[in-house]
Amino acid sequence: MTYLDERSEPSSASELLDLFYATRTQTEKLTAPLNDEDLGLQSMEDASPPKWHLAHTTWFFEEFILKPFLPGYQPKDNRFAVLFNSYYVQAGPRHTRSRRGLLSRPTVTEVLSYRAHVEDALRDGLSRGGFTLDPDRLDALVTLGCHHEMQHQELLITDLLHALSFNPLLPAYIPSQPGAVTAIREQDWTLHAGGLVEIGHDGDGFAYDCEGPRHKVWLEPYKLADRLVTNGDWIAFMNDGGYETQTLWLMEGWAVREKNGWDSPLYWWQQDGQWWTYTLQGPRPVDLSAPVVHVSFYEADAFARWSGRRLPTEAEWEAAAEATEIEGNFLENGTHIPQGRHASLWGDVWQWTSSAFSPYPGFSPPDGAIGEYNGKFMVNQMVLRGGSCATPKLQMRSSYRTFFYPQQRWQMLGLRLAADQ
Ligand code: AVJ
Ligand code: FE
Repeated sequence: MTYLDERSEPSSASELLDLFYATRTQTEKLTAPLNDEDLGLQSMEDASPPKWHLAHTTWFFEEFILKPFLPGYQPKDNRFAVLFNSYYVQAGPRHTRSRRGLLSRPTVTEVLSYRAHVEDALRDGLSRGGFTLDPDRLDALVTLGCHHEMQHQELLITDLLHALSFNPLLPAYIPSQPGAVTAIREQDWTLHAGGLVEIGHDGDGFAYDCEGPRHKVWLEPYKLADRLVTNGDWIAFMNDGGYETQTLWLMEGWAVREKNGWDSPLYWWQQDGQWWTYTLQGPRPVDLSAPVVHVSFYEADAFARWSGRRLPTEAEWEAAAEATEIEGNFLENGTHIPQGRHASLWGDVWQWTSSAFSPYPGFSPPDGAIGEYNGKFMVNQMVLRGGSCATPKLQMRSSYRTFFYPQQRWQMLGLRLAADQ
């Protein structure tokens, strides 16, 4: 069941408000270590300033719930509709994405009072039963708004890392914690019989539209690595000329590598014969036992070929993960860096798959602007699975599909190998 399905189970009003306030508070907690200058930084078109994330997640509740369904709702400022609409064509005009960092007005204080304005209206509307839509649909929309904001918590963290990385002071967002004590562990394999399996959301609890319908998939027997690819593995690839060996690369990947001069993951540099990396805990020597992060699909694919293995398909990953406990290094741990201390299939870094982000059989997005949420992005992007140290744990499900373009690196992106049996 997806977020606009009438059959989804409504939660009680107080449960819904708990989720709402927990989500809103967590977002503001993430921005607490930042000053007003940090809050306005935008380093590239793909990334947004923290202040914009604070406002856009608020706009989402206003645009999709308060304006259409709460009679008498007065927007705080009608001009915010344009400034904080991200990509919803059916919701009207939008401020240019690459210029979000030029919005010195509204100020941080004004954005925070916009947040409070929308929160008060939502709470008030819920408590007096003032909304004009069915309670279960209202519930589904508020829940979607909360999950949307959780997605933006992750983007806020990764966008911040990108923005701060351009400052030669290499600022630490949070104090540095001791490095991982994990021993370097050989990669082992778990065997999976494959056969006729089902993947996709099964209708219990929240999911995005693109996670369904649940459907059958045929899998040949396969095996999955029991750990993520580590920095140590990656350095072996680099030392073996992985970045210089064209035959390991997809043609398009090689062209992107050439154009950008890639010779290591994003945020890496060499100093005194050692690899260093910039993290939200400041600069650190690359930890050989930690999962590699900030590699593109093209790099992950070349690494897999160099290893004599391959990336898993999203169906292989989901079939293996479905029955396992969601346990791993997620946003709530507060480390903001991958560590590789968990033996599970989950967390630390998103895992590139060889699957294109395409509609499942029978998929159709909901009508209206909300249908633009995922469906219109179903071309030229690859699916990643498993969540990362920047993903709120509450976001994770075995059916969860995130997606990025194959050349993107600034998210917490890594890989786990697969192979045929
Ligand atoms: C699923 C992470 C690719 O970054 O646009 C945020 C998440 N969707 N607001 C994105 C999202 C709408 C989405 N990703
Ligand atoms: Fe968004």
